[in-house]
Amino acid sequence: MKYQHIEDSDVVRRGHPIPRVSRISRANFHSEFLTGIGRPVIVTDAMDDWAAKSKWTFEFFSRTYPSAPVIANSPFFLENMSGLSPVKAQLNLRDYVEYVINPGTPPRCHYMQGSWEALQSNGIPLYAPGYRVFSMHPELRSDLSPSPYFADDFLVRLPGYLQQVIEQLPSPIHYLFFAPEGAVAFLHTDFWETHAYLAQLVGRKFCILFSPQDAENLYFGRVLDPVYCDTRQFPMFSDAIPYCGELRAGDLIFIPSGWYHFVVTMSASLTFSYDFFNATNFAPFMSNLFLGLARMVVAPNECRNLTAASQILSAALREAAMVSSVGQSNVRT
Ligand SMILES: O=C(O)CCC(=O)C(=O)O
Ligand SMILES: [Fe+2]
Repeated sequence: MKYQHIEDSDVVRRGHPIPRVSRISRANFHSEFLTGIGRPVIVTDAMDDWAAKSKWTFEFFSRTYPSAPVIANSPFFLENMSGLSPVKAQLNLRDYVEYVINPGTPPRCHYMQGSWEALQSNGIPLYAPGYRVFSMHPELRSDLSPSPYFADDFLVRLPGYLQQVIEQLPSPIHYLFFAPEGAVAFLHTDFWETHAYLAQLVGRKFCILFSPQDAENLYFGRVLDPVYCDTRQFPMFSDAIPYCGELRAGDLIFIPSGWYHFVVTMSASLTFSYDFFNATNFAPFMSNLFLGLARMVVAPNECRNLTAASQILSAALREAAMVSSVGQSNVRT
């Protein structure tokens, strides 16, 4: 695997370790990790009361939802990455889980783009972006509580219809990643200035993060691979300050809003992830949401999932208008 010795790479050697904490109070989390540009941290007891921590295994998903549909890509979520030929495969969850456990064997799948040979030459395995676990399997919702115990989460304070709109966004906010060894999420920031966490249920991942203050040294996202970065093309990369940490089963990494992250899967892995917002990033999140909905009116063809979101929103607003007019007529009579 290309990143087997990631801990000996230049970028990791010059990196700062990401702190590991447990039993952190909201006040301490806020002052140490959330305020200002924030600071990444690994919380080691965040999932202690989740039933998912022991229940959600490869075996469980494969046995319970064998025919759930999955689309997996190489490279993961980058359509055009120079030097790699895009591969896109459609398979069912049981076959994907089998591949995740044993990525050296060709999966039973339908290639929508590319082939097994192209995949081998990429040297990067198939990786399914964001399996929408709660919309696929609502009965699993009670297996965990996404809101982190150490931080506020405003999603749950919003009216139900807005929560539904947000859960239907093209970029899912709650998602589950099944990843084979060697899977890579290249350097990126998450959408709409959300804070994120990755909660590691099974296997190991290695994470390299950079603060938003290093955006220029990262060429505003043009550096995709901090481990194999061409410093002739990107000389300022050497000035960027990496923060590194390994996620083991039971660990949750907090990635503050706007922080760049690069994640390599070190062994067959299952990760639950949540993109969230609170007082520190509520305004950019909501303005992006409403801009997205407004854009849908102007350019409906560009906004596939937003259409579903807007239908919920307009139905909810219609209902709210009816309730308030009923309320008013009650007052008048
Ligand atoms: O591979 C991972 O766990 C990282 C995924 C990620 O950062 C994302 O989907 O935004
Ligand atoms: Fe991300």
